[in-house]
Amino acid sequence: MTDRSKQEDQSNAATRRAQGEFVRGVSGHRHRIGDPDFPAAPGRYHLFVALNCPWCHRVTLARNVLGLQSGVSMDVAFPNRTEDTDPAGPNLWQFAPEGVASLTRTTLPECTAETGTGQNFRLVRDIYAAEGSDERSVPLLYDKHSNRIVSNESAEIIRMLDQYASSLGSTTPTEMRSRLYPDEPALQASINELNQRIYIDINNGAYKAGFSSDQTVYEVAFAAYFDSLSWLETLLASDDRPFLTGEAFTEADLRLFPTLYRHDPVYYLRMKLNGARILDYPHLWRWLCRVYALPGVADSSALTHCRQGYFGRSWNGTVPLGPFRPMPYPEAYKHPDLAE
Ligand SMILES: N[C@@H](CCC(=O)N[C@@H](CS)C(=O)NCC(=O)O)C(=O)O
Repeated sequence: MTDRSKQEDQSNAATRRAQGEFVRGVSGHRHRIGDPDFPAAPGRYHLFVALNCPWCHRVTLARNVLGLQSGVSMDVAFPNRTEDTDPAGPNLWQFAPEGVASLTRTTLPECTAETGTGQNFRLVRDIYAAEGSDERSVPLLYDKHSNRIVSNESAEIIRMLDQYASSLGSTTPTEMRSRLYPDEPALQASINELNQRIYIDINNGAYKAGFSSDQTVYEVAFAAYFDSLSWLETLLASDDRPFLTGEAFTEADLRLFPTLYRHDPVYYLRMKLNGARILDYPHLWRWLCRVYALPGVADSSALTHCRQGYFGRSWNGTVPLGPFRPMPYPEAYKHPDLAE
């Protein structure tokens, strides 16, 4: 049976898309580190990401909180895709460290050239095409040793990084590194349950609200998104637990974070999720600030890329500047008491 924490119902996807519903496709590359072809080793694997993409954000969070910055190398695409005038066509992820962001009027220091394949490809599409694939999405986990794509499914990439952190070259000593998906079956069951609801209603729910052109589809997604935020607010309030499953930060927290991080400054407007801000939910706000304060989290989160990337051609290329009250973002994430 399909794991609904990774992939939603694909039945009649073409018809549903034609009718205006946003239906996210299926990730086609699903090898695993630990398979005979892809043994875990430090320095062998590489990530291709765009920092505005929330699925990539999962992966950069996992890489940082697991101490894998030197064990797993990474390239960062420019937050805006190619334009209509691009010889390769529009809407493709590109490596463009020389690209100037309209928001800052500067290059973005995090953006890199493509260094993983040895080919210095300009487009993410070219990395797929080199092995005969016509996919084009990020994130991508790549094996520099065999020059093959390992996986383009973020949910599975973060599991691999967690499971093989030590042999991939984590610089965080094992006793100081908490597991994102620990071995205890009861904890795994509660992470799985949270993942499913968070994926369908919140992570992917934001896209269903913001990218569907059908009013009913939008309204259903809007209602489910805010129902699930209220449910999570109640869960955190019930016993004042610091993280979603209790005392420890786990994969469930990691998968919620990219969406809530984007909500007030980007999704409220861009995804038409203007029912409330995260700032309006005291427990969710404190949770957001608590996660933001964990080592590596602020470093793996790039709000300038998010703002720049979500307001491209479909928003005339101008990037909205707010909010500035009660605080600008991301500085507001350092102030958990704002929600009192
Ligand atoms: N299932 C994938 C979804 C990734 C995804 O949808 N990425 C978007 C960017 S946010 C993308 O690159 N889409 C392909 C495209 O727009 O060309 C995952 O979670 O890893």
